[in-house]
Amino acid sequence: MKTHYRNCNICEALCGLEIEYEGDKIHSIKGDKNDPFSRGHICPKAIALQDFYEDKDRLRHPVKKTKKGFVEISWEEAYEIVTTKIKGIQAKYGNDSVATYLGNPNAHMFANQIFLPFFLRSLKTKNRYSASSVDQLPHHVASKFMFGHVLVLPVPDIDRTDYMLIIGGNPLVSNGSMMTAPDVAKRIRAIQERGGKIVVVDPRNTETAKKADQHIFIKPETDALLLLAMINVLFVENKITLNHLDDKVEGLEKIKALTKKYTPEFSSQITGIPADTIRNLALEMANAKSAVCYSRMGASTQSFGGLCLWLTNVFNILNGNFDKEGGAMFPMPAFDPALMSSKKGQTERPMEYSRVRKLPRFYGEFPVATLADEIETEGEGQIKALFTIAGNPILSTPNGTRLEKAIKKLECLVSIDIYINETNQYADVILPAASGLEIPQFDIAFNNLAIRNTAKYSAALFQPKGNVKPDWEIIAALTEKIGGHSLQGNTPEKVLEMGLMMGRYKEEGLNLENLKSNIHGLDLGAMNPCLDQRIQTNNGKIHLAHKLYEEDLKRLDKQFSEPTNDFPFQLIGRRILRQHNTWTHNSQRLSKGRNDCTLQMNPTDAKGLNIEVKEIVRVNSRVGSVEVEVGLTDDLMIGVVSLPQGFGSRKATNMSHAASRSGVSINDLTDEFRLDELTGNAALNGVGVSVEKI
Ligand SMILES: Nc1nc2c(c(=O)[nH]1)N[C@H]1C(S)=C(S)[C@@H](COP(=O)(O)OP(=O)(O)OC[C@H]3O[C@@H](n4cnc5c(=O)[nH]c(N)nc54)[C@H](O)[C@@H]3O)O[C@H]1N2
Ligand SMILES: Nc1nc2c(c(=O)[nH]1)N[C@H]1C(S)=C(S)[C@@H](COP(=O)(O)OP(=O)(O)OC[C@H]3O[C@@H](n4cnc5c(=O)[nH]c(N)nc54)[C@H](O)[C@@H]3O)O[C@H]1N2
Ligand code: SF4
Ligand SMILES: [Mo]
Repeated sequence: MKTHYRNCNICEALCGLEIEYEGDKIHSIKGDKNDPFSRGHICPKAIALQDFYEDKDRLRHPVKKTKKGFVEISWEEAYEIVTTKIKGIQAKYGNDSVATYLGNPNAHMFANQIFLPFFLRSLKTKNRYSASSVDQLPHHVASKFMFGHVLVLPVPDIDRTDYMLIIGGNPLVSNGSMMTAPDVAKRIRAIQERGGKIVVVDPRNTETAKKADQHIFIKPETDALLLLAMINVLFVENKITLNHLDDKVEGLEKIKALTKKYTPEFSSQITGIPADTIRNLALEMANAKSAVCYSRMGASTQSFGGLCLWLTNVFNILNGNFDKEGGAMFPMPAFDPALMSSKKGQTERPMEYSRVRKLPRFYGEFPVATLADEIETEGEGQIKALFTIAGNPILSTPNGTRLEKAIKKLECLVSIDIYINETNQYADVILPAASGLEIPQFDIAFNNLAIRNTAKYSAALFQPKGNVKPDWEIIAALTEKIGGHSLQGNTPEKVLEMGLMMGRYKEEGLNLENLKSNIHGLDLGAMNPCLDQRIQTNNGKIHLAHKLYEEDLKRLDKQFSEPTNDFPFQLIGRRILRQHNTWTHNSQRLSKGRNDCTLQMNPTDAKGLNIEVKEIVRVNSRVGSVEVEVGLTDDLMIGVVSLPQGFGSRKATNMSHAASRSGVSINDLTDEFRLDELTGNAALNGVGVSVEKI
């Protein structure tokens, strides 16, 4: 029996694992007690890594579509078909006719992060999309405008804070996001144990809210008004504290002018939060020894996500809790992706907009909410072919039904995935990837979001099962065959080594070799104030008030002066503990137990409609309808209903255990025209729906 140590790469928490195995048989997967960051913690999903490794339903050979369904082919044939088709389409319709969609797991594989940029560049297409625009794009946009780089992202210093305000996040279920903090439940509890306070602002009394000191219901999509009022209070009550940032901040007077009218009384009418509650919250945070406001999915995937994430930073800065212990701080990762792609000193380029709906391009990507438009609308630049790489956009992006129809019309769909999913069921070719325990592990994305600086490297534990290849090898081959750009000689390890040499721990002797010998990972210490080292604005100062935000406040004002539409309820999403997005449902361990795909609603709302618990109802939105069982709970605010994300019919897939995890897709109700117009991020929360008895 041997023991292997690595991090779990399913979610953002980076828990250390201790895996006992013999040959290719796993005996146990446990938390690694010697991991300096996760200290032994894991969740049920880590144990499912064994299921994903062994899963007989996983794709184990390249396949091509035929009239009789998918048939297995060789890698040579697969590459040949893809290369011929894609080159032909680009020759006929131009480079932009080929699009890419990168899904969430790419963020969890460092080798993909290293090789994908080469592939994307080699395709020479503008049509890049990813799951970022149904997720955290507003965080990046705020960082770009305020700190000069999309990847210079502040995170809450939860291990030292005395006060944590959580807006639209449910870390007790999600295990934390844009905040890598293994065993987040314990860390949150520790805030309370040292006499601190947790407040959760959410339209649902969530698992996290139940453990908090205070839960405040908020009407969906009105968070920007709460934040504006909290900043207003700081000015009115003379609580602006900049400390060491005194000469590092630009635009303070502008913020004062912009927030003047948003008094707690004004915001109270729209948010539904009493004015005194808003005032107290701002003052308590201003008076606390340290405090931090942390905003996540509920704040970012809504119509004012851009404003919310900007105002969150502004509040933390003006409250004297930025780049300071216990506040919002910048991590200092060993491999710093912002340093590797530094934009410092470059003047801001003019904004670019998408072809059909003129939506903004950030980070080199267009919003995925407009992917269907770009496939359906004829003319130069129309998308004719699509690569989905570790993604399932038919289930994960707004108006999946329309996107499904559009995808069926493509001349070519190519997918790199470990399963046949609801999207790549329409692929011409699927290239099967090695995954989980079959690939080396280091982390680039989430160490850049971690509440403590650590680093760990582990080699692949097992040879890939079947005729599959690690993603990066497939990506490198496609880059060479389609783009004519050879990556020969570049291995992920080599690039990693180079990144570590460019990083800030080089002097302390951090390199790949000593990472390899520190099997439990290296602790590089708590976050330190490091604004000067990380900021990338042209003058090294924080830009508080970019003009695009000022403009967007007008949209906010307009929205809440208009009457509401025909759909009386507001739909929000929720996450499920034993499920990760759309793809973990074939794990036997995770698919056990009751199916949680229910429409949660408040009993008062149900009574008004004469609806009873467990009844099947129809939920309608502008874009479609679904039929689903009702669950009644006071946890939901009156007028708000909730469906989990990540479900689908599972019919397309050949998964034998997934039946018990099938359900309706929330994205058959979400609307591709509901966007945060500033960033282009999808407004997946707050969707107007009606609920009817069948
Ligand atoms: N309404 C609503 N919609 C949402 C959300 C919501 O809260 N509400 N959440 C949004 C968020 S935050 C996200 S991140 C997106 C996720 O959206 P996507 O990224 O589109 O969806 P995933 O379910 O993460 O799909 C991942 C795919 O990658 C495959 N995969 C897993 N491991 C590997 C691997 O190692 N290699 C390869 N090549 N493939 C692999 C899986 O089989 C699966 O098909 O969904 C978004 N959609
Ligand atoms: N178990 C599990 N863990 C996961 C995932 C998973 O699928 N399952 N997915 C992973 C991914 S990809 C991500 S991005 C993270 C997301 O991590 P989180 O952001 O922590 O997760 P969510 O559960 O989406 O939390 C969003 C919260 O916002 C609330 N909300 C909805 N609308 C509004 C609003 O208008 N205002 C406010 N204030 N709140 C609102 C919802 O009720 C919900 O509680 O989770 C990750 N972790
Ligand atoms: S919390 Fe996330 S990283 Fe930790 S074991 Fe669970 S899925 Fe893996
Ligand atoms: Mo996500």
